[in-house]
Amino acid sequence: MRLMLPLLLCFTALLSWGKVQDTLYINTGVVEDKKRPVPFKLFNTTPTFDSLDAFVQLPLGDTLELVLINTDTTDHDLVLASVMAPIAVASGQSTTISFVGREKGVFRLFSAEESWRMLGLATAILVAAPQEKHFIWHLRDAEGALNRQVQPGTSFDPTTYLPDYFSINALRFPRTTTDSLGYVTGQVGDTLYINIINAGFMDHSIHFHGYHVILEASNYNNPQIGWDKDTFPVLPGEWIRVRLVPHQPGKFPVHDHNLVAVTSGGNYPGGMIAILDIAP
Ligand SMILES: [Cu+2]
Repeated sequence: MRLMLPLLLCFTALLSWGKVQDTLYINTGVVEDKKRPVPFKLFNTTPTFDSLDAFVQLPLGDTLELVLINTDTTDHDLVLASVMAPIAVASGQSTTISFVGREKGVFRLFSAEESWRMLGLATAILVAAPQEKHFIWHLRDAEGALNRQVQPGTSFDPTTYLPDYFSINALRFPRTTTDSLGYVTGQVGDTLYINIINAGFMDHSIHFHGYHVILEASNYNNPQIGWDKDTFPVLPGEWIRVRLVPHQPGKFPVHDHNLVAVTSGGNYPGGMIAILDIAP
């Protein structure tokens, strides 16, 4: 009996500990650019299309039960990066998956079909220790005219690609400043983690103003891990976690060094610009 009670307590703790439930909707919709509609397929938190990415945040060690609901008129096959077999979500149906946050990092969830990745269908599961302060920059590039033509089975042609639409978490600057996961806030001396994910089709060379960051981790075999940098490339499909410990207060921009990516509708500044807002 002396042994039984602690054992029983342990068992009950295990049963109730660390379950996270979340729901993502696969929605289709349009965003206006240069007075023309640009179609996208995005993961949102409600069945209404919204040009703001929804991500899943999972405390390290917890188990996620994720309901995926497809409001689109086509079936979707999804890949949860190198973790499990393709996930099928039929049109108008839902699928529930289970995922254990065994290690810290970003696990990309995206369409198995190139055509739907061209329309942006990707998100990510962020696994982190609860006390850590994490941000996400989910980068996309797109060509508006091409998005209007994408059909099931369309494949990406790098030789004719002329992207003119650039976003972070599906928002374009200055709207990137309205999103709490993308707008980086903190204080001098804080440890801040920024997870940069390239869901696009071109390299994005990210330039930090005001600070250097340590490149901590990547899902690719990135030779710059461990380096202290203010500019570095993020390749298509890559996730890089950087650590920022601000040494000075201020408001600084971070942007793609490829200057076409810092426009919205052809106007500068726009597109792929994030802000670091550091208090003294
Ligand atoms: Cu710069």
